[in-house]
Amino acid sequence: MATPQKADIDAARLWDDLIALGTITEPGKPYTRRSFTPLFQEGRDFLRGRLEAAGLAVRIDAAGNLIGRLEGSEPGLPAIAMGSHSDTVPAGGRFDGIAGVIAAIEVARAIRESGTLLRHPVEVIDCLAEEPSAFGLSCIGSRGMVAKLDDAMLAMTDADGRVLADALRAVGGDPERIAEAQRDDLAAFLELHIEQGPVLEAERIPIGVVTAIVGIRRIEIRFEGQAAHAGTAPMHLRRDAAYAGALTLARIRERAEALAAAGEGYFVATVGIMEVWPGGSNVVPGRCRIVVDIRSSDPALTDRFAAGLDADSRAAADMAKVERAEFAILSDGVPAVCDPLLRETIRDAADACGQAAIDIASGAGHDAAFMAAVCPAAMIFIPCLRGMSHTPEEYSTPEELAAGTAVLLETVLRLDERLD
Ligand code: HGY
Ligand code: MN
Ligand code: MN
Repeated sequence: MATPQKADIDAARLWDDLIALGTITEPGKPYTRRSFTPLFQEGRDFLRGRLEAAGLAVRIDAAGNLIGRLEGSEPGLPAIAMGSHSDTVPAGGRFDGIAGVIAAIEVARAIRESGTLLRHPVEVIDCLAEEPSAFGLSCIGSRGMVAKLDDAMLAMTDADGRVLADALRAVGGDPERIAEAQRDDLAAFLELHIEQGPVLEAERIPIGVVTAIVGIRRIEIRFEGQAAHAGTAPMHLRRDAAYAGALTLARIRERAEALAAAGEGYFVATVGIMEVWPGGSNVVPGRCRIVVDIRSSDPALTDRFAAGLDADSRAAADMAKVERAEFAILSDGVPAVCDPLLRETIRDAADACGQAAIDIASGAGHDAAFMAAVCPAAMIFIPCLRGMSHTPEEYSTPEELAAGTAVLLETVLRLDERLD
């Protein structure tokens, strides 16, 4: 066996892979590769090819995660896993999630090419559907790995009536054997990700060591009034569902600003989906649907806000003379604390790579927040242009991606020595 060389990443190959994956997008709406679509599958095929070319054993688990694995020298040791997600939001970026999957592949390649045989197995995981999917659920694959993908979720449907369980089968998952996706054999889960915020760029710091990840609760509210003619329906007789939605949205903003300013913990709330039917300029809307995205470092703040949202949306329905037809929790993830030993190892690795690093909290949700339920989990942030994300302008430089990937590699090598 050749003498092992020091494992080192190939920055050009890393960047080429990231750009290549970015070309797999809905034409005219870059960058869009929504989970469970043919484009997503094309992206998966690309990733599978890269994993197999790197000599990893590749499988799809029952929860639809794409997993590549390199065995270690000590059979039976738990695996050191790295990964993120390859699906995007509509008209999103080329880095959110994708950078973490591509970086993990490059780290596995570098280890294998160096001839280094680690003690622990190493896994690369592309977690299925981290972004809120057409079914309304996010982090589907990582929920499956931590036994939080239940029958009610598998029965969720999309706008066309497709059931999540069937969509899972279509990507190679197996809802009947979903329990087999649960992981109890991981020593660590590491996720490299763009910061999706402005701090690292503003501070000119290349590495963020994530301290904690917010919990996210998403609530769907439907109002039902009466569609009517915009010209002949007198104002005092209208039952305008969009009016109820607008009144609710205004209260959401007022109360979220107050909670965020109170300094009791990180808090934000957003309405990114507001639909009105039938959607004619000369029709008083008969129906309105909003989805509220609530995030906090403290579940008690989320609970307090949700109770207020319940009361406010009822009052808005009364004011608009409509019915509040639904108030449903679509998903509810708890905040996660990143593992102290992994964070210390990331800092040591950054130092060894000559990269400055700072602690930073994550206002974005991530698969690592779920993986923390079954193993020590931590994240490495890299800077992104003006903190932009979930938009085509999302960008990190080849140097920023390479620096983060080198730190990820060094962290894996050090954890292999430090962990049992
Ligand atoms: O929404 C989020 O925080 C993540 O980017 N999916
Ligand atoms: Mn995202
Ligand atoms: Mn992401």
